[in-house]
Amino acid sequence: MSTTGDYTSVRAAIASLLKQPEYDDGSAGPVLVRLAWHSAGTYDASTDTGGSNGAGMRYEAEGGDPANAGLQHARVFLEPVKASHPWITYSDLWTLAGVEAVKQMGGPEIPWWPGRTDYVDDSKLPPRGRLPDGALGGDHLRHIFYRMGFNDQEIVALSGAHNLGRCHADRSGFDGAWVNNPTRFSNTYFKLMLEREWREKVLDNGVRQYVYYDEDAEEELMMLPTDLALTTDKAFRPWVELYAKDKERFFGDFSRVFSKLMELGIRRGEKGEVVNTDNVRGGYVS
Ligand code: DDH
Repeated sequence: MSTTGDYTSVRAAIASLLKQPEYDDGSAGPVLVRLAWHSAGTYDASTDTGGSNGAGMRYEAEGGDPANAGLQHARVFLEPVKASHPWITYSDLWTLAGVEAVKQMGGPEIPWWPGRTDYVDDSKLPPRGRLPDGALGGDHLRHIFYRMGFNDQEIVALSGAHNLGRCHADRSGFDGAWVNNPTRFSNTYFKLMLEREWREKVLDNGVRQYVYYDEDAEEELMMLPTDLALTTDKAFRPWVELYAKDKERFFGDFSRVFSKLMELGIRRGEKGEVVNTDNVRGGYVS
C-alpha cells in the first residue's frame, strides 16, 4: 500500500497503465485526458458551480450525460490505481491522470496541485449541456468557454488536445482521428487544419464532419465543425497559425491553460490547501 500523499507513486502507476494494446490506438492516454477535461469543463464562473471538485461523473446524472459517453473506459482504467492508492480522491486522480498522460505522450509538464474532495451533493450536480457540441461553430465555442472564464486564445490552445485520440461512432457519433499519430502530443492538429483540403462528409448515422484522406497513413483523418471554426473565425485564426508554426509556444500555452482548467472552481488557501470541499457554491467551508 502506498504512503498517503505520495503523488510520485500515483503518477508512476498511471504511467504504467497507459499501454493498452487491445484498446483504440494502443493507449489509454487520450481517453484519460478527455476524462480530466470533462470532469472540469462543467464549470460555470457566474454561479461558481461545476468543475473537477466532487468527481460528479461517478453519478448517473453527470456520468450518464451523452457528452460523457465512453469515459467509463477511462474510469475503469484508473480503478487499479485507486485500489493501490486508496487515500487519493477520485477528483485528484482523474485530473492528475490527464496531466500525467499528456506528459507521457510527449507533451508539456502541466502544473497540478492536489486537495480536491469527492464530497458532492448529487442533487446539485451541474446540469447537462455545459460541455461543447462538435456539430456547432464559433459562437457556441465562445458561449461554452467564456462561461468557464477562458478567452479566444485559450480556446484555441485547449483545442490542441485534439492532437490526441479519436472520435468513436458509438460514443459521440463522429468517427476517426484528427492526426495519424494520435498517441503522441504535438501541434500537428493545427498544421493539418491549415494545410489540408477538408471536405464535408455525412456519415451513415447522419452526422456531419470534415475529412481528408492521408495518403501516407492510408487513413482518412477528420475534423469536427468546431475544429474548423477555429480557422474561419478572424479572432481564432491567428492563434491557430501561431501554434502551427511554433510548437514550443503551443506547449507552453497548453500547459498553462490545461492547468487553469483543472483548477476551475477550486479555491485554495495560503498553503495551497483547497478550502471549498464541494463543487457547488458554499460547500462545507465558504
Ligand atoms: Fe474533445 N472531443 N472536444 N477536447 N477530446 C472528442 C475527443 C477528445 C470536442 C468534442 C470532442 C476539447 C474540446 C472539444 C479530447 C480533449 C479535449 C470527441 C470524440 C468529441 C466529439 C469523443 C468520442 O467519440 O469518443 C469539442 C466540440 C470541443 C470544443 O468545442 C472545443 C478540449 C478542450 C480537450 C482537452 O483535453 C483540453 C481528447 C483527448 C479526445 C480523445 C478521446 C479519446 O477517447 O480518444
